[in-house]
Amino acid sequence: MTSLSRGRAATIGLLAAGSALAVGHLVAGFGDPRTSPPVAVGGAFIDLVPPGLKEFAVAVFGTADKLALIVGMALVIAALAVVAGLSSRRSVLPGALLIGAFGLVGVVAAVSRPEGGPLPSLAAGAVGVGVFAWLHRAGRAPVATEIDRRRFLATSGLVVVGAGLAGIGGSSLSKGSGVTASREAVAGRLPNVPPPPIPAGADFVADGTPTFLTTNRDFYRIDTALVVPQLRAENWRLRLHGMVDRELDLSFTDLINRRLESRTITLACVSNEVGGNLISTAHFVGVPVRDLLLEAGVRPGAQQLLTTSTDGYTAGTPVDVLLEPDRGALLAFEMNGEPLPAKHGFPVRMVVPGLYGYVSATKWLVDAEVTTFDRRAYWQQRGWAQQGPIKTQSRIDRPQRAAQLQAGPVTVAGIAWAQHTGIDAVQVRVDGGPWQAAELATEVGRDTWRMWRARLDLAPGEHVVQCRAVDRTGTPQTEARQGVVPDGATGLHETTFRCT
Ligand SMILES: Nc1nc2c(c(=O)[nH]1)N[C@H]1C(S)=C(S)[C@@H](COP(=O)(O)O)O[C@H]1N2
Ligand SMILES: [Mo]
Repeated sequence: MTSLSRGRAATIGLLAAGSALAVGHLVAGFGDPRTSPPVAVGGAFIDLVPPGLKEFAVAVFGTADKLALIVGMALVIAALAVVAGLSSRRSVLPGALLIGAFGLVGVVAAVSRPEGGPLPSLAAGAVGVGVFAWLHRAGRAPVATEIDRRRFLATSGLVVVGAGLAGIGGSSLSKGSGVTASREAVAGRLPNVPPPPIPAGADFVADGTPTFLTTNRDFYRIDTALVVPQLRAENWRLRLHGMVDRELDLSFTDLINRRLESRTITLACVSNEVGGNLISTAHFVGVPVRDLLLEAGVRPGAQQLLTTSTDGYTAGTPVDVLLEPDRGALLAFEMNGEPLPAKHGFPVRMVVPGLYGYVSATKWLVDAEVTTFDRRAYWQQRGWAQQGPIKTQSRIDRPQRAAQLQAGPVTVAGIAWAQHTGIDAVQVRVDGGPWQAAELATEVGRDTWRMWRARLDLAPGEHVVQCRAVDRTGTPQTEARQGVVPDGATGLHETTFRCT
């Protein structure tokens, strides 16, 4: 018996793994794209990440980190595939077993996820083992001749082409899920609910603040979904049930034909570090959650509305907050004049002014259950606080850290927020000196951020500027530093720069 060269062995492992993934992707494409093996494994991984570690939590919450997870998984898969190949230089068995085991990991991950669907992983495992055995045979001729070399190349070539076709087929099937068409159809029949006007002077863009409204494209995105869930409005239904007198069961048409409200709301993420950018503002149109709760009749003893996304994510929102007459919580279907973008929860999500997204802003909403706090939602199961009111905060947008400026008059500008309470003042402090009042931009509402700027006269040298928001009750934001876990970061934002 000859043994395979290292290069060949590694190639066989990689090709078998690649074919397995491609076929898994293809099979998933016929059903739910989220059952594609690496997506299922990645999803299960996100669910399993241990709570507590702040960095880890941010990684799970964060968007750029999704790419990191995908790249990381690709590297791990490639490394394991090479190991499978190298362990099989003599006998086909060890590598084939290893590849089969990956398939099994996919199956286990898939059944642990709400979308289920072990089939793609089963198919991937079977194809991976088959291709591995086939290439192994082709690669292991008794004597290494030119003919044998060609046969191995030809077999490998076939595998590459087959896997490529399967992969492309899978991708095009997954794209055809109809959400784009559904959004376009919805756009044509959304009732016209004009947004509240944004007064002039609501931002200080020329001085470095963000625009008052964030475009849908720039709106921050945070969720645990590795692949954006694909829900069509035509198929959408929402059941409002649990501790209620009358269950409601609504279609998308039922929803948009109810009494609607348009509101401008600044959404913020509990994982926003001091000075971070996980905060954005948009117009939302939707049905007041309060109307639905009143119609259903909330029973005594009810504590939270547990909302569930199509991908199994859950959030628990206090019922008494949702029932406040002027809270303005919405089941929203429109964002900045368009149907919700797929990434922001199409067709329907919840938004609640004044609460962090993790306790209120469920996207791809499919179920709403009135219940008690004993039922713990996704992030509560992972150590985050039950209640998530947004904390009063402020941020300096300009000058940026380490900027080099001319000494003399310098404009500092930024944002402040205390959703559902409102901002009454922002103060700035230079080099630990006294607090001085900043100029506030025109107020749009208490549920949105408020821009500010201050003109300072600075001598040459290094300077530290800090800012502090004061809310409508007259309470300044706390200076106590706290990380994002378990209920949102606090502390003063500061920027250090140099004047010459
Ligand atoms: N289905 C689903 N909805 C979700 C989440 C999620 O992971 N899955 N994350 C929540 C969190 S933590 C935040 S901050 C907001 C962010 O909404 P956005 O991505 O539209 O900005 O969505 C909330 N809704
Ligand atoms: Mo969040």
